[in-house]
Amino acid sequence: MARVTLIKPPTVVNMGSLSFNNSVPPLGLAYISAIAKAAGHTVQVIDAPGEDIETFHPVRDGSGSLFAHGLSVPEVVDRIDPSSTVVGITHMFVHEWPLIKDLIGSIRARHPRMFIVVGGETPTAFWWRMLDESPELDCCVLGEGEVTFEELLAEQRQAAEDQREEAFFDEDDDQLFFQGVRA
Ligand code: B12
Repeated sequence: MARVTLIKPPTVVNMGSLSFNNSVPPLGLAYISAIAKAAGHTVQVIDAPGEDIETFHPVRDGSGSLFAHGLSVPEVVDRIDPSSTVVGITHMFVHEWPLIKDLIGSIRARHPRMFIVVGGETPTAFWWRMLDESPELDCCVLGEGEVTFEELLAEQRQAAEDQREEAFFDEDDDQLFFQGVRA
């Protein structure tokens, strides 16, 4: 069975906005966690806002009212179980991409062999640009992720048993193939 770490990154909030909403529980990630556990995998969840709910960090290049709610990126990386082979990150809002790109880079720097996958609303629309801008990102799951993620973990387990290096995607001249949206 695979060992999986699932991450809800810090929520980027604009506290000066009239439509300001604070973090809410990451429902999509909870579904993904449930199917991974039901399939027998070992799951660690790091909920950055939930695990440090009183803390707001100013965003690196923010305009003044942008804050990242919860654990900082280094604190999230510190909590990742080093025995995990797969890291799944949920990514709902497109304005969080700069922070999530930093998170992916920091995870890759600490854990060069972990397979990093991002799912959620943003990769569903924006996967091509994310893969282009973040060479450390291995895979985007598009649309509802339950079935795809379970298949991906099964493939990871099989690859480990076969002692294969590449588990999840077809690779040709370093170009990833888009494999379509699950209906
Ligand atoms: C509920 C909701 C909210 C809630 C809560 C959001 C939250 N943090 O959970 C509230 C009211 C807070 C909210 C606020 C905002 N929202 Co809103 N919201 C939604 C809504 C209606 C549903 C999201 C949801 O809970 N879906 C149900 C869960 C179960 O699905 P899911 O998270 O997508 O997860 C599934 C897949 O995505 C995938 N998946 C997800 N994570 C992962 C991870 C892995 C590893 C894998 C494999 C798969 C995977 O599998 C999951 C299960 O199938 C969507 C529209 C929609 N119909 O989806 C808009 C939507 C997400 N919101 C949107 C926007 C723009 C906003 C605001 C910026 C509005 C504003 N101007 O203030 C704010 C931002 C809040 C902030 N951070 O400051 C846009 C985001 C566009 C984008 N990508 O940037 C959406 C898409 C609506 C739209 N079409 O415009 N929102």
